[in-house]
Amino acid sequence: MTLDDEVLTLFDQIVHRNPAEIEFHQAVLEVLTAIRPALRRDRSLCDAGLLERLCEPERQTMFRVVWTDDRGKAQVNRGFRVGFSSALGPYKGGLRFHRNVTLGVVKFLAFEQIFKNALTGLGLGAGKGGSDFDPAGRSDGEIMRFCQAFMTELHRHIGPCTDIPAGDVGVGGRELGYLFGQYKRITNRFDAGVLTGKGLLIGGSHVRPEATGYGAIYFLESMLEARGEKIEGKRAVVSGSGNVAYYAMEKLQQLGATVVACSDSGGYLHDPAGIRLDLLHELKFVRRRRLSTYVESVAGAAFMPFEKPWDVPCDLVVPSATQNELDGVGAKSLVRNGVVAVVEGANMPCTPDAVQTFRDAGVPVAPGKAANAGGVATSAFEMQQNAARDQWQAVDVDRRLRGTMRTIHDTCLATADDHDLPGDYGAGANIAAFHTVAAAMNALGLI
Ligand code: NDP
Ligand code: 2IT
Repeated sequence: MTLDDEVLTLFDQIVHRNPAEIEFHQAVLEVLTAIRPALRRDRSLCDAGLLERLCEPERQTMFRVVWTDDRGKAQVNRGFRVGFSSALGPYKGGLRFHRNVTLGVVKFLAFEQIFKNALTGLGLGAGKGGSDFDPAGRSDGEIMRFCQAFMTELHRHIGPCTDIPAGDVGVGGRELGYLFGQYKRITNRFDAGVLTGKGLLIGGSHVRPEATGYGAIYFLESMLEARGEKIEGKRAVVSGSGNVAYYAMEKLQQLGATVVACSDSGGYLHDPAGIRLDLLHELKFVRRRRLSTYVESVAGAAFMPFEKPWDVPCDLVVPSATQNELDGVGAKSLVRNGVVAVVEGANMPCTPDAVQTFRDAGVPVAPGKAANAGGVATSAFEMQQNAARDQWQAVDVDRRLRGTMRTIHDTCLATADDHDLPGDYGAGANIAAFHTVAAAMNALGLI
């Protein structure tokens, strides 16, 4: 059997075994396709069922979450935690609370996390979890009761050397505080290392809230530098307006770019003068209002309901909301308008069609598993601080974050070069990460 046949047969088996999990299929196919040059060079990487083992989660947990809403009505949701790989360390990855969360979504995210975490070089296995709980419009009390009910089951499956959850869509500092509070209550232990992304008073790290967005822009800085360009003076479009998007916008502005658009699930905001981040912060994080309310305070800004921001002319685009938000049509529009670099702040925001469109146009794309690794890397720094009962200064965390992103960037580029795919960050990221995980799996024997 040729290598391509072997890979396709494996992919068919995975689709058959995991029916209807389309995001998971997409993530697996992307990796299996990208690592072919490495497999071609060393066929022994397919031995001992390594690829089959890599694509099968070590453990998957699903559970019922029952909580009471403000009217006293019992609500039932589904909770998930997938431990995909512990070859490099304990399972590590976020929790997502969103109405679209299914087992397939959690598996795609946990699978991506294997490669992302390997790229950090910080000894992290990979997991992901969450719930189909929809936080939109829920009161603070409802959020707290949901988090407590969720942790009442989850606590059995996690621990500082076993599995360390963090935030993701719908889960930020507030939710992690409630989750940690319940873990502490049930276990009778202030075991800070069991969760990352905590507030500063309860064992959190400086710069963890900023880390994913800042890290993505540090990656972009290196990308542009490699092409003799810089961020200063460029126009940027960032999708989303949550944790990752907000801090990506902040770093872009600090480095001299103008961010002209961002979005939420209701549409996009266009402010040609540059998004006012102080106002955005107040609206989104303090008052928890919709993005559309921004235009009530800024003349010259417009909100486009139900639209995505890909028709707004820009040099840089940082999709930072959700998977498959940027398709081939959006990519063509961005290319037509002269985009010079794409950085995935979110996990898998570009469809395969979009990636191909950028590739054909010679526009470099930084894949999420490399570009957004600053979040989980800083989670690893939080774990280091927790283990030492220490708290580092913000400048020190930021310096480590920046250094980590530069190393990941250089690794991707060098690995792509080494496989005769210069500038192909996707190939570089997948191949470099795959080599690391494969070596650890082989060292551990059949696991
Ligand atoms: P947040 O919940 O803070 O923000 C999510 C943003 O994306 C909101 O603006 C939200 O709009 C929008 N959004 C979410 N789902 C959809 C959807 N289905 N369609 C359209 N818009 C949507 O999440 P984060 O910023 O933390 O996460 C964003 C992305 O970054 C995700 O892909 C996540 O996996 C990834 N990521 C996050 C990391 C972290 O540390 N938080 C680390 C690495 C990656 P609305 O409010 O209207 O729902
Ligand atoms: O997708 C991700 O990398 C995250 N949501 C952060 C994971 C973490 O453990 O910090």
